[in-house]
Amino acid sequence: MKDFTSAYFTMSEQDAVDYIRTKLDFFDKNAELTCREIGDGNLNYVFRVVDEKSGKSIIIKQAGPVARISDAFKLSPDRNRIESDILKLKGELAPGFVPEVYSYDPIMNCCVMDDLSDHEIMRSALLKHQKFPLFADHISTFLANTLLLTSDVVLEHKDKKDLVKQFINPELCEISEDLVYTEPFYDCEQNEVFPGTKEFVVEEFWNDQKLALETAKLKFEFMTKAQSLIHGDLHTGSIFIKKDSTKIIDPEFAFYGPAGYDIGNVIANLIFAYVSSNFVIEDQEKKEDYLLYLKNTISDVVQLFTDKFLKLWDEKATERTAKYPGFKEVYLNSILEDTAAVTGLELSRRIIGLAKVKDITSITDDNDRVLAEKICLTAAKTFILNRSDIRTGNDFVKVLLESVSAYSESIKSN
Ligand code: SR1
Ligand code: MG
Repeated sequence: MKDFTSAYFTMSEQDAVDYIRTKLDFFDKNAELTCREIGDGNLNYVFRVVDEKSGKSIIIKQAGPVARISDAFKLSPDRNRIESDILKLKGELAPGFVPEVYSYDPIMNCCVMDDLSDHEIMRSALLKHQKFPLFADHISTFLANTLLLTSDVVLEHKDKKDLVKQFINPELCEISEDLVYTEPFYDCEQNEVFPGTKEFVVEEFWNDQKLALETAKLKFEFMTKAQSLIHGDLHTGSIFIKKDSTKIIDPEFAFYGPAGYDIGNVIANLIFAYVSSNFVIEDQEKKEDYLLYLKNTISDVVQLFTDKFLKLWDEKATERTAKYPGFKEVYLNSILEDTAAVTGLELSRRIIGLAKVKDITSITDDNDRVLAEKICLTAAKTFILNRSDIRTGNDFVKVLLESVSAYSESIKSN
């Protein structure tokens, strides 16, 4: 058995079994442990250890010194500390919405947590056109609690600044600064544009100086607006779901940033599911029903967040000036403006940039994929450029529907 106490190494499946036996009193002595590495994200290794006798299981998540997706991304494995601390903190702020973390190991850069295999990754479930009627309620509670309760509105300001210090996350922030805010908006070598979409991207994105200027403003907001302790990568691949439960995972990109970043990521990834379903579901009635569900979910996320945020503000605000009449509406407006902008940025970067989403890459017909990408990019531009006019759930849905309508003739004739 290898030594887990002196120096880091990337674990094999057998190492993960030995690790759990040595480090944690979780399984019986006579447990028959097996392990599979099940990670499918861009950065880390995820080991699922199961006792074949009892069916009990647990997850070990290990961060390596480089990203799984490419050795070019050298990353501090300290992200694993950030992830376990954030999960614990967010579990206190929004009970029931994150997995329980049992241990964190700063030598092996891994943490041990609940196995959520009775849930499914939300992106995969949406790709199978499953519905989760409680999702909007769950995610809006998670967002309102975690974003407001970590802000200066509620926290004593020195305590908040301690958290800013504790969760400074320069390397992972740099990935988002590059991949989300910079590379999609110029002809960067690292971009991966689908050939049929290239001409559109050149004309509508890389040659658009107005758009470039707006993304510069937004990038500087991301780097300087220490508003809330955000998850930092809240796409549907960071959500485990089943009918009656929603669990948020993978907060390794967390830091103090603009609150709208998390909400915008959720909305953009629901839009990917919508656009994908529009092309992939063949049965017309089923398609209409599923699109209606997604449309309502997008709108509900925004509206429920708004209602819960304002209510929580009244209950929890401690900062004197935050209670001045009109201020909470001003503050919320700015979050919703950031939400619209980030919706547009996330839509752009997943189409133009390096890190794709399966919703779009799994569209097998090339013409359909190009149309789907153009719809997402058209919506993206509107979200970024018109962000100061987008405030309600209906406003978000309207941008999506208008972008789909702009291609309805091409879709019919395809
Ligand atoms: C190099 S990491 C690429 C992307 O994967 C993560 O999930 C984040 O979304 C990041 O931007
Ligand atoms: Mg992730």
